[in-house]
Amino acid sequence: MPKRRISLTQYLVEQQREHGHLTPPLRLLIEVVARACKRIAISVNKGELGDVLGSTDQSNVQGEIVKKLDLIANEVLIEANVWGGHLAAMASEEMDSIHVVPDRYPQGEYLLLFDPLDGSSNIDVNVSIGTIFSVLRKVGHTRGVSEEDFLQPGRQQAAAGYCVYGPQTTLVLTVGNGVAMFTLDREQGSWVLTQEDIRIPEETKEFAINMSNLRHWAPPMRRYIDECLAGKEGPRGKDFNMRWVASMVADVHRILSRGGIFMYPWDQREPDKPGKLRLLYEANPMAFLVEQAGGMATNGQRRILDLQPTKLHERVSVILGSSQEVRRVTEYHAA
Ligand code: P6P
Repeated sequence: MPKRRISLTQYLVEQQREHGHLTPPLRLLIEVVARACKRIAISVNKGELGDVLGSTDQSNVQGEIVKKLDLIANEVLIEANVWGGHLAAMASEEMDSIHVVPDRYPQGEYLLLFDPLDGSSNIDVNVSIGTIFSVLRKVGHTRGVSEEDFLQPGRQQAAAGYCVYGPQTTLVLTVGNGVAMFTLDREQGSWVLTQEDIRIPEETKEFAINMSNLRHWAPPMRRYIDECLAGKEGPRGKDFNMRWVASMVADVHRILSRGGIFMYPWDQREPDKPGKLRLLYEANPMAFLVEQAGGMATNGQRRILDLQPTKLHERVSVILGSSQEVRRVTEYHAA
């Protein structure tokens, strides 16, 4: 059947009609975030022609040097969302603490979390990067909002998505009823539905991991990768391919598009850290999308969406993608 080319707005109105949990404020939130991503894409696409490349003289709560585009993307998302009355507060990889909607604006029931520009090490070399976002409902009806309101398991998310700034500018979204993909039509300046009901194949021959960390991994991860590398002659009886973009958004987008398994596991370099990636605004939204597309997402032991966060910027091991492979890696960790 020919693909229907409808706008993001029409898709959201249809979702609202079919699934009551997509409330008008949540629909507004998603449209505002999608518009902010269009604005970020304009800055990203300027490259050398705009004063957007390179680093600032700041480092963030993660201890990473902040790139100029990190700050631009963060400010665009804050400014776009602060006035609408749909949010109580926002949290960002680039901000130590939450950003509460100021009293001059009405406060809403939703909480927005984001990594404004994921994959920053790729910005200056023109490799795909992206924006990741997650939406929670503010539980409890006490006035005011605090960091504790954000510490909800990922299964509580009302919506999640990302925008990948690559050869195409593509928005991928779930509101809990499957995964849809929208491509930016630059002539109209609008998001056009290009795929819906995305499904991740259960099997794959493609893994994504930073192989330079191999000597630091725990034995179950070493076992899994060694078996993949052994190929047809090894215990898996098939050859594998490897991809690593070092932008989670790009790697996850490939997996949603054709299958695969993405891993950023614990390693012994910083044994107190469970992993590199952040639970609330990287792992949780990606895990929601992957599960909605029929895949799996664990931290090696448990379903990522069931993890109870204790800190806003806490990190987690991430193994996600084609269910057969994620199940195998998780079983190796349980052995
Ligand atoms: P490494 C980007 O900085 C990021 O947070 C993810 O997008 C990406 O998957 C990972 O880190 C890359 O890490 O250690 O390979 O540079």
